[in-house]
Amino acid sequence: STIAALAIAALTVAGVATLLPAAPPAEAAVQAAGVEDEGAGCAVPSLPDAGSLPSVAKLPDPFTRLNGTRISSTADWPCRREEIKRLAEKFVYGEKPAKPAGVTGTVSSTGITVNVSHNGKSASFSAKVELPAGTGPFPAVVVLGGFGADTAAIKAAGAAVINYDPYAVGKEGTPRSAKQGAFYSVYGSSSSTGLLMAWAWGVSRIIDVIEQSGGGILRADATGVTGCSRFGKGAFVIGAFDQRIALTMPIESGSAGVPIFRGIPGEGAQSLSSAYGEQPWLGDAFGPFTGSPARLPVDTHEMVAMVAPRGLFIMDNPHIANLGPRSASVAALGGAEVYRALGAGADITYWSDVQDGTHCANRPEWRTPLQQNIQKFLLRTGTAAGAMRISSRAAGNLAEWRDWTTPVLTSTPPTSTPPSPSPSAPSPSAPSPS
Ligand code: MCU
Repeated sequence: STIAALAIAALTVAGVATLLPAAPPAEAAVQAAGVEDEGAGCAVPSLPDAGSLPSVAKLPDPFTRLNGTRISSTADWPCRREEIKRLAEKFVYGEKPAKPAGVTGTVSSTGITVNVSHNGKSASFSAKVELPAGTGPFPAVVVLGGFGADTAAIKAAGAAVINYDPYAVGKEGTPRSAKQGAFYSVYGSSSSTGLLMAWAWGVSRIIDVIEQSGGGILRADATGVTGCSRFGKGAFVIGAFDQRIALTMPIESGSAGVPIFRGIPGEGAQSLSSAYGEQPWLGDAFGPFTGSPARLPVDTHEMVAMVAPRGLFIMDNPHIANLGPRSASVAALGGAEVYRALGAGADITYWSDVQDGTHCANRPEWRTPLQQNIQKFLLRTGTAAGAMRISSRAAGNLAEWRDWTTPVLTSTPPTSTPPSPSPSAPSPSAPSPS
């Protein structure tokens, strides 16, 4: 009978559920995934065309899929994340190619070399390494550009510093039609991918080389990234687009970095057209949106969410309106809702409560949280909870920017959850056997 069939189906579902691995332990939330893109195998529906996007004043709902349904389980997140990734590539940064066929290189106590070949093209770049005191293998923080990051505090906490020159991979000062650097040597000088994503690709290849090195000097599973200003924009994108990065720490990133593109009116942030035109940081496809960011189907709170549940420590400066610190706080608060839904609310910190107004200054306020984040996400010896330390000088209000709520996500896949007992009435959504 139908009832017997349903009962057997329910038993089967329940039986399967018991065979599935238990929910991961809480500390698993602080582990980086072992792959660059864990959602690479997800089936993503076709993305909207740039010309058909509606104008939506508020921030897109990070929990609603392209097909209009909302996610209900933490297990739904990797594939929803993949949708966000594809939207961000198509409309904001340009595509990040997957690991090329040929990646070789070396890791020593003083430097890393990277050689890449793909479709008959090749390129090389290198980075200097500074080890901390003690015995390795060490975790490492990739430092972009060499200013603004407290490298002494990083090493004192027990992590190596990898001094990465982003310009070797994506040069500034070129027109969009003739981009230069290792990325563009391989993928073509007219690639529509912007510099931030080229820089991200370069750091991913450094991690490939660390993985292939066998981990005797640097640990491939404990990489962080940081940088200030334009290199804060870079650090943000690098961490969002490689899930092997365990700790992402953008500093004073400004427009094209953490601040929501929709932007708080009147804040005085660098305009999108200025940032887009100053350097080819963003992808060429962003051009049509500089005057109409409300048409973007994705915003930076979702790049914050792409980092979840990995460590994220956003540092910002409330004294310089040009950096858009209020708009950055809204991005952090919006993305933090995804952290919270994933049970990782303590793994994100946004900190703009600082005294010195100098851009990219070495700030005493950040030393302790910087070291706590390194201990928690790279050394994995610490457990300090993250926090929202938003300066009252530059505090945005997420409530004004969203019309969505944060779901309570179950922690097992919906397909393996047995129907909940319903003593009074049969479930209205019970599937009918076909
Ligand atoms: C905040 O980052 C940038 C800013 O977007 C640019 O307009 C300005 O020229 O440079 C800043 C920066 O990188 O400062 C070091």
